[in-house]
Amino acid sequence: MKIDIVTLFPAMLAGPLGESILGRAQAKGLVEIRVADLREWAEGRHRVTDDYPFGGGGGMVLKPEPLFRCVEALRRPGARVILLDPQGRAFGQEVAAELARAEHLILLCGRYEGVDERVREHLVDDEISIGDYVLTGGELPALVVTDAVVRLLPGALGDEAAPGKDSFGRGLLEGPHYTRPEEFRAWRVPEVLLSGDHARVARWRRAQSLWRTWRRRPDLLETAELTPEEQKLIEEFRQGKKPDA
Ligand code: 9D3
Repeated sequence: MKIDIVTLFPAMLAGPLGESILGRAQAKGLVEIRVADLREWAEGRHRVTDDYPFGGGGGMVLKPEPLFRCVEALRRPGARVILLDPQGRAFGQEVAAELARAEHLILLCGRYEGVDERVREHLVDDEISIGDYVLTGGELPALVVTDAVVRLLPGALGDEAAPGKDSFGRGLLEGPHYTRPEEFRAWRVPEVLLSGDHARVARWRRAQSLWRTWRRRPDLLETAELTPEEQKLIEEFRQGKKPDA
């Protein structure tokens, strides 16, 4: 996979892209991530990328020419051009999985009041928002999208952690995790986890995961695919029962 990120602030991206799983996925050749400086695609001595809005009003608008020139130079057949924008469709795990199937993503980071509408209409295939809060630009959203997509590429996480098996992959929250020591400041690790009884541990984990989801994110239970035993546990929670500690 290839991901190009187009921005006026390339330094906001360079550090995070080189670290951890994103850095390792690139080193393994699973993905090639490149940052394009939009200013380099602007013309004239001053390389102007924005201008005043027609019709007046405050703020600045990204000009179309540098974005078109840049994307037309970068795009390969089948590329998906995505504008990070507060008005875009809501990003989530399903959108990440959909994007992970593409061969080439071009992520355009918006800034200022927005981009010239002709960019949305004639250059961009899709517009994505990462949530209902106001950021200063599309750079951090581009990193969020890149991170969520790259970890889904086969081999990106190493073999011990398959992305489909984590609880969000199943649409549930995870229960608690513990590591050594068994006792820390008199707080003990739940006995079941030390029991060596794998079936009991699996049942406990599933009950904990469901309990946490029911308490914190009941909305997730509307769409999660639950087994009959899991549905029975939820029914017991409704009747006031708590999971075994
Ligand atoms: C003053 C202009 N704003 C009116 C409320 C519109 C606006 C445009 C551009 C507000 C923020 C931004 C910068 N944000 C993004 O480019 C952005 C974003 C976000 O702010 N929140 C969640 N997802 C995203 S994706 C891109």
